[in-house]
Amino acid sequence: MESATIKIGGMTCMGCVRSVSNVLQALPGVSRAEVSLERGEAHVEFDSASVSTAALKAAVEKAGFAAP
Ligand SMILES: [Cu+2]
Repeated sequence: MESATIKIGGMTCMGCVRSVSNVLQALPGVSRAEVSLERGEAHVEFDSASVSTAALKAAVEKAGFAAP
């Protein structure tokens, strides 16, 4: 199991936090996603055999947020 902290831009409320967290948790290989509105980031635990940090970021961007 691997973990990564991803910076996320564009979150303004708890609804955004929920969206990002749902999008991340829906990805195969993701076991945990903790999203913080104050810090503007997500801490994700995932299986690197199933998903990459690039794929995590791509999913966040597809949902309408920025993941530089
Ligand atoms: Cu929002």
